[in-house]
Amino acid sequence: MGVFSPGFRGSRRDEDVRIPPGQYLERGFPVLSTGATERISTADWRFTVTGAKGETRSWTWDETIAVGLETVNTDIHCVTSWSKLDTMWRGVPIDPFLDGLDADATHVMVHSYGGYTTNLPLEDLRGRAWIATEFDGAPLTPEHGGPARLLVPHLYFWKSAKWVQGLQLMPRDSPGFWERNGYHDHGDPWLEERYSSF
Ligand SMILES: Nc1nc2c(c(=O)[nH]1)N[C@H]1C(S)=C(S)[C@@H](COP(=O)(O)O)O[C@H]1N2
Ligand SMILES: [Mo]
Repeated sequence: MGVFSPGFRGSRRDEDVRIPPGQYLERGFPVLSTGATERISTADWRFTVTGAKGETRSWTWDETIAVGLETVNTDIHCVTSWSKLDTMWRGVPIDPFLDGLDADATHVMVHSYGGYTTNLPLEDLRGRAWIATEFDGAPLTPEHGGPARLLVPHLYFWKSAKWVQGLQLMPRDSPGFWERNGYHDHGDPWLEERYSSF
């Protein structure tokens, strides 16, 4: 029997089962943006949530951070086929921003500075999404959506809107930017919900 490292084999198998079908392991961090990089100072940044009946609430940067940063260790998956394992983020959970504004809502349109949008069912945000402000121990760079982006790691990464500006709660589903342009409405990487059949 040849020499092998059980630890190395173990970690390879662990990586394999964490990479969804059709994805490859990426060790870098590619930048994917449809337009120019937005540059928003934390002094100007606001997070605005609009309820299904049109009522609005806004949070400044300091008010958002004061909600409480959590550490999020997670794998991420881009529909262009790369997956990155064990990424480390800091971010504020989204749930407190929905409280009191989610009556009659089933879906959310996420809006970004620069005009990017993406839609999600409310259940895919509750308990599973963050406003991320740090990556790998440093403030999130503008290329990756800093000062703050949405982080929804259980769905393909186009749902994780960079330069996030706010949420619009909706009484029914409605497609965002990529969803209008051929991407799947939902985007679960384990079900390979990549592209729409329409
Ligand atoms: N505002 C905005 N958010 C965005 C995008 C974009 O073009 N604009 N691209 C999406 C896509 S398709 C992906 S794969 C990820 C890429 O994030 P990254 O550039 O940090 O890797 O951001 C998503 N969020
Ligand atoms: Mo993407």
